[in-house]
Amino acid sequence: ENPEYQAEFDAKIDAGGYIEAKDWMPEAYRKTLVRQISQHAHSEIVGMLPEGNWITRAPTLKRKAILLAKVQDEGGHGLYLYAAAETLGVSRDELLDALHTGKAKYSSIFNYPTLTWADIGVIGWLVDGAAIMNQIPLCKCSYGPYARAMVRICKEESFHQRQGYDLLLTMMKGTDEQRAMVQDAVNRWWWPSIMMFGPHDKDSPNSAQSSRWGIKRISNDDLRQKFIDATVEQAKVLGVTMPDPELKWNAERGHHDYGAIDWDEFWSVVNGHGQGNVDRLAARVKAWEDGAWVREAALEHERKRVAREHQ
Ligand code: FAQ
Repeated sequence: ENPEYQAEFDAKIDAGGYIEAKDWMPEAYRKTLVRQISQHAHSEIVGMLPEGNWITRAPTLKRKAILLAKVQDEGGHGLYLYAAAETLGVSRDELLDALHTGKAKYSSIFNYPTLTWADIGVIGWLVDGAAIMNQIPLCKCSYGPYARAMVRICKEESFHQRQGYDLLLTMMKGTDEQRAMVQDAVNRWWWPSIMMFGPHDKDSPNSAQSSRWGIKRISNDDLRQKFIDATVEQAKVLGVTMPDPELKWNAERGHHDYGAIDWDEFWSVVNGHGQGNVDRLAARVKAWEDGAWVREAALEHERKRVAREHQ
């Protein structure tokens, strides 16, 4: 606690300025950022798994090259985000340990299975679409290193969203069976996608403080509404319907109304009981353990280099 520094920090936040790594910041601000940035990083890394599952089965060379690039981008996003979290004085080992022991959260969406090739298109369209809607305002969040990382991430997410929509447009021009596959994937991914924005504002414990600190610029519900409004129009062009009979335009509000979200399902997935949680975590732990020799070799190489320097 330091009233003088606190006043300077508050003034910077109120003026819409950026807080940098070496600036004084309240401990709770630092903790909130470590929580959010590390969860975001874990989401990118775990998020490679559902799509990575289809790289060997992509239908054409072009689609395979696109999918490989997308999954590699996600790995890159995870790495920039871990680096942004490290500027807050936490180590990557600590962050990864929290993921591997099940203490850290990652986005609920990545615990759903990818059953058909249409799921790859729908992840691009809906999951990356929701991710962009949530991440554009983060490019203006008050913590400089996070905001700057988000600029490049958003550009890449935009390519991810477009490739998914393009994949689906191609399938919709195909056979009845392919069209049915797309509709089935939309039916399974729609609700989980709109859950990505988090609980309703009234049930979101972190929102008030994160908004006050300029970390959250637009609320969970407002982002969800923007996403729904944009996506309904894209669904019409594509020729699919959303699995929500209550989804309809409300001229008075100037937005689409939508049905009740199943929050029991959301919390069950967040708390580890979704279809994929056990497998996703096991895959990450295995990758970490299989990579142990690389870390050991790098450390040994560095030890020898330092020893040589001091000879
Ligand atoms: N899943 O009080 P709030 C991607 C938790 S996109 C799991 O509202 P907050 C790209 C929340 O952590 C996905 N947990 O929390 C990609 C909190 O628990 P805690 C990643 C969730 O932080 C695409 C509790 O519920 N994007 O990876 C979820 O103010 C395709 C109460 O919630 C980001 O992480 C959820 N969906 O707002 C990759 C964006 N929602 O931590 C591969 C950055 C909420 O207190 C393929 N994060 N919770 O124990 C954010 O913008 C915010 O953290 C929110 C949640 C909006 C997600």
